[in-house]
Amino acid sequence: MLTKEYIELEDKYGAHNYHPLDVVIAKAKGIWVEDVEGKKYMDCLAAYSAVNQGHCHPRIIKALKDQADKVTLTSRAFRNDQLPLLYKELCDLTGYQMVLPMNSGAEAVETALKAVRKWGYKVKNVPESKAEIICCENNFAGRTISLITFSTEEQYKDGFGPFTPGFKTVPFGDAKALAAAITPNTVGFLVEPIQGEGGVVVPPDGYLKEVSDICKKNNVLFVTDEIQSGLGRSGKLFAHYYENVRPDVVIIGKALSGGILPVSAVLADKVVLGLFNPGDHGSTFGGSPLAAAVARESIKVLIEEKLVENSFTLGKYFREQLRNINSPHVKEVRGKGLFIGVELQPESGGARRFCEALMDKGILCKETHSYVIRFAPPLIITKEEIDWAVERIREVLLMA
Ligand code: IF1
Repeated sequence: MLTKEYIELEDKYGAHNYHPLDVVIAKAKGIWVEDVEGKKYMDCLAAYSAVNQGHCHPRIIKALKDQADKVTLTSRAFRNDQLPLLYKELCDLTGYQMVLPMNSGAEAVETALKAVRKWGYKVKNVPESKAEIICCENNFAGRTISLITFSTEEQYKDGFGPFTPGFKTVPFGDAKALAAAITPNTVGFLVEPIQGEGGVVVPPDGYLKEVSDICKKNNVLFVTDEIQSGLGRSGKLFAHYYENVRPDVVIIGKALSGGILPVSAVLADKVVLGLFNPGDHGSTFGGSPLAAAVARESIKVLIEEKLVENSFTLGKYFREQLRNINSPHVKEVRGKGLFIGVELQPESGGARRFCEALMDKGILCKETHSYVIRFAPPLIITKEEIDWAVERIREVLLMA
C-alpha cells in the first residue's frame, strides 16, 4: 500500500483529532524512522520525548520480549515480581521514598493532583471540598476533563465543559504572582520546569528556587510535571535539578518506558503518597509486570549509556549551531539539553511550512503553537548526526 492509501483510510475511519505530517512510518531504529515507501528520516521529535533512548532500543525490546514470555499483567489484586524492583530502583535513583505507577502522563498528573488534595485535607486540614491547586498559564498536563479545566488554550476546552472546580492559573515565570494567589486553602502548585507545549519556554533563572521557597513558606506542596522535561531531556535527570530544588511531588511518564508502552509514575515521600489507602486509587494496567520490566530497563539504559550527559553536551552544541544560522525568520533559539525550540518571526508564515520543508529533506519535527519549531531528537544522537541535521535545517531556515 502507498502513503496516499494509508492516509485515505486514516482520514475516512479515524477521528480527526490530529493533523499529522503526511509521512506513514513503518519502522524505526535509533534516531531514524522509515516510511512505507522506504524513505528514511531523522526523528527530531522522538514521540514528544517518549523515545529518549532511541526507537526500538535493543536492550529495552529484549526486556519487553523476555517479560512478555513470562507474565504481562496480574492486576494489582495480586503482586508481581517486577514492580517492587522498579519501585526500589526509582527511589534509589531519585531520592524519593515512594512511587505510584500509572500508564499515561495525564493519569499520573491526575494521580498527583489527587495526592495533593488528600494531603490538603488529611495533613494541612483544609475544610472539606475547599482545596485549591495553582497551575501556570500556557501549561500542558493532558487531555482529561480535570486537566483541561486549567488549560489556558481555548481549543483544548472548547465544547468539553462543565469543568472541575478547585484550580486557578498564574503567569508562568512569575513567582510574585504565585505568592499573591496562595490562600489558606491552597494545597499545591503544579508546574512544568520547562513548558513543552507552551513552546519550549524556559522560565527566568531562579524561578524554580523562588516558587519552591514560596511553597515551603506557605505549606503548599510543590509539584513538578517532568513528564516531558524529565529523564534526561533537559540535560539533567530532571529539569528542576538546574536550580537545586527538591519538589514534594515529581511526575514522570513518556521516556520512563523508552516509548515502548505507556508507563508513568508519581514520586513523593511517605507524607504524601503514604496517605493512599487500599481502594483509594488504582488502575488495571498501572504497575503491570510488563510495564515494570520495560521501565526498569529503560532507566538502566538512560543511566548506563550516559544519555543525560549526552543531552546536556550535545544540546548545547545543537543550540549553538542553530544560533549560527543567520536566518531572517528566527526570533529566538532556546531550550536546555536536547529540548530545543526555535521561535520564528510573526511574519514568517508559521512553523508548519518549515516542518514540511524539513520533512522533504529527511528530518521529522513538529511545530508547537503555530510559531515554534521543536527539535527534540532521541538522546542517543551523535555530534555528526547533529551536523547532518543542521546542514538541512540551515537550508530550510534560509528559504524565502
Ligand atoms: C498530545 C504537547 C508534547 C506533557 C506534560 C503531561 C502530558 C504531556 C508536560 C500528558 C503530554 C503530549 C501529549 C500529546 C502531545 C504532547 C505534547 F505538544 F501537547 F505538549 F509532548 F509537547 N504533561 N504531552 O507534555 O501525557 O497523557 O499524553 O501521556 O496530547 O497530542 P500523556
